[in-house]
Amino acid sequence: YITKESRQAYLYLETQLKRLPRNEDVRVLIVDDSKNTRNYIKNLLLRHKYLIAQASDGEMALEQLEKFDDIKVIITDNEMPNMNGTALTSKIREKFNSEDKVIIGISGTDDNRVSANFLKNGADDYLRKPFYPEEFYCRVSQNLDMQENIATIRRQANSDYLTGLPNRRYFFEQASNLLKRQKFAHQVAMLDIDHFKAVNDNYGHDAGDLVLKEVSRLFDTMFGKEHLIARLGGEEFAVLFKDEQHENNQRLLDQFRDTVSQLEINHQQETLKVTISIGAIVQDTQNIDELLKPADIYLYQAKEQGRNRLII
Ligand code: GH3
Ligand code: MG
Ligand code: MG
Ligand code: MG
Ligand code: MG
Repeated sequence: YITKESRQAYLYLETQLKRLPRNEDVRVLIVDDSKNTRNYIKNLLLRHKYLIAQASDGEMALEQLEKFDDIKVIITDNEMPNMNGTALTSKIREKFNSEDKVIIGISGTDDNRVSANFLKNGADDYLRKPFYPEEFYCRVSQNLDMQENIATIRRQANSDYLTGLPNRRYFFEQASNLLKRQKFAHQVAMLDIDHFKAVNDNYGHDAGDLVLKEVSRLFDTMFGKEHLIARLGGEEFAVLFKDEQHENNQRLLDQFRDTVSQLEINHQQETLKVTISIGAIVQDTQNIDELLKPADIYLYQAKEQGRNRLII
């Protein structure tokens, strides 16, 4: 007997697995002044179908990073002319963290300080030359797994499980950065589905969930690509606009309101219809709470005045 929960968990796992990158999609940059070593590593990687980029010194490595933005792993020798591997590592870390680029230091020296130096400068791992293929493959794939796990956790921490929209936490985190950067009066809107409790009461919680998903999808399509949006909680959403097109944004908000009111959501034998109320405000402040508060007051007024309306 498969419960709905276990089926959902299974489908979820499946989508996560599909996200795992295949070696064919992972480019590895090999940095070593010895052509022999580069060839040895290249052949190991090609046997496991990784994509390759190569550099014979630090400068060239930085150029390769500019050229190929699909580089996920950098394997760098330490002993090289001009810039050594640890210096290259700290230079790469000025721009990219481990989530972007895994760095594995390699060295032929038996000086133990080299591995410590690599790690202190931001490398994720270290291998002493000559290394055994098995260990090499394990280091590369384990570091890639770790990178992918961190990305998955970040994605999950920032998005809402039911709708897939950015969540409240992400919204507030991004909003404060955005408000500091944008050099104009900011526009924000709060949105709340009308009489949503009645959907649950009359048609059940699954129907309510479906409505949330459909409305979220529309919301994402209309605003999600260009602006900061979120499901703040329950049946409440927000958008912080990233441009100064205040009047045009108002038109879009009202268009969204209108489109929601025309949505016909099929659930089992029923056709569900909902409306949404919106409060929007333009204000010159860098404080997100100061922006949301008046928008929330306008939203409350929209409810009082009969719902299914936008108040500015
Ligand atoms: P109003 O027009 O004043 O906004 O009325 P409302 O019924 O929409 O507002 P109220 O705050 O009374 O009810 C919100 C409901 O949303 C209550 C809660 O059970 C439901 N809800 C919150 N989150 C979810 C969810 O994830 N799924 C479902 N199905 N319901 C949810
Ligand atoms: Mg060398
Ligand atoms: Mg309410
Ligand atoms: Mg509501
Ligand atoms: Mg509400």
